[in-house]
Amino acid sequence: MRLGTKLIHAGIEPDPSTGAIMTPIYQTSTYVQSAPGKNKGYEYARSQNPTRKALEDALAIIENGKYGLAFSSGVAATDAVIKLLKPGDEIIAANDMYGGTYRLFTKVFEKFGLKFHYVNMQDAENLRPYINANTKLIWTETPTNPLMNIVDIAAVSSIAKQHNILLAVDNTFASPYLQNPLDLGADIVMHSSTKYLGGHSDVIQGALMMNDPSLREQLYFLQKSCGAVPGPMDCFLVLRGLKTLHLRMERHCSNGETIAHFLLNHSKVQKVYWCGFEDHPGYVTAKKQMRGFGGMLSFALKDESIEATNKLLSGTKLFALAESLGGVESLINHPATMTHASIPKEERIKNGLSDSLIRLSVGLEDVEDLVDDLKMALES
Ligand code: P1T
Repeated sequence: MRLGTKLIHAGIEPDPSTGAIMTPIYQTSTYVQSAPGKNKGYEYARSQNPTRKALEDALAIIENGKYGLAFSSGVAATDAVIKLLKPGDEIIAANDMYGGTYRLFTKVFEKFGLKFHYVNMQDAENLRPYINANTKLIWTETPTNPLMNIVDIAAVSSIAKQHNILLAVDNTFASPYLQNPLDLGADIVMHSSTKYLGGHSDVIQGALMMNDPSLREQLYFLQKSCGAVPGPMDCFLVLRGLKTLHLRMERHCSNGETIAHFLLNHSKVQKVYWCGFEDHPGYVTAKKQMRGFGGMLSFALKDESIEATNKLLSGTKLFALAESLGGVESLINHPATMTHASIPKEERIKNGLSDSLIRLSVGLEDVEDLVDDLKMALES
């Protein structure tokens, strides 16, 4: 079955009691048992919920995995993966990634005795000096947030496998429409379902997909023991979002391409970070492992002053100044003070994330209107 068909049918069965074609929102906290332990597979809704199950089955299928687990946020999904580890274990993480992931690693998990190394993974060989007997996990994003760097998942996976290290890939920016990390050797795929999977900026949610049954058991144990589960209404919203992922992504990609070229050719723009340009350092890898380049891009103005950057950030009308991405509407964001504010300035600048960087999540509006909006803001 192809992706468009999977997105619409995966995990969905007509409701057994009524025939409802859409999975109902099972808004319940518990399930009645006919005798202790005698139940229909559902005991308590932190552990199981039929709306969540339909979503989790769909999540697995769309990432070509065997198992899916849904969490109350993307960060909660990441949190569960790190809880697979124990004090003394070491993690190699990408040096460019969502600021909230960095905050979780540095501010929450370091104090529990985990050691993180932040490495530029644009060349997988850069990992080798950081690998030792304690290395248990490699954590990466590709394309990265917000610099749009590309990591060669197959190359990183081959190094991880040589050393028996788990590889987790945050696939939020690409979505399963553009890239399937499990097919490229990743052990765990993570999503902030808040973004493209939900697609309508109306839900916070996260997901993990995997093939290994023992990994699934450990992560399910963490999901129910730590309790960061999404409610049934939110599961319904993501299930509904999934059904149009392929159509939305097609338009995100084409609008993203138009905006990337518009900015590249604008006299006030210094640099555009978009992995579809042939001279992007990750272009060849992106072509190999992705089916398109998506709707995310960043750029900097030639005038890198705070005044010019702020004027643009508050000068657009259609691009709303807001955190998040992947919804139907276009957003503009200032990573240094918004999504990546929790990364110390020195660290951020060292990794190429300057105060003048502006990030766009290109939405599904008519692209001519988006171009006009940016033109107006750039030229006013
Ligand atoms: O917000 P939440 O659903 O918890 O997801 C966290 C997360 C994880 N991974 C990536 C790549 C992300 O971009 C995010 C959330 N990012 C934003 C809110 C943002 O504007 O970048």
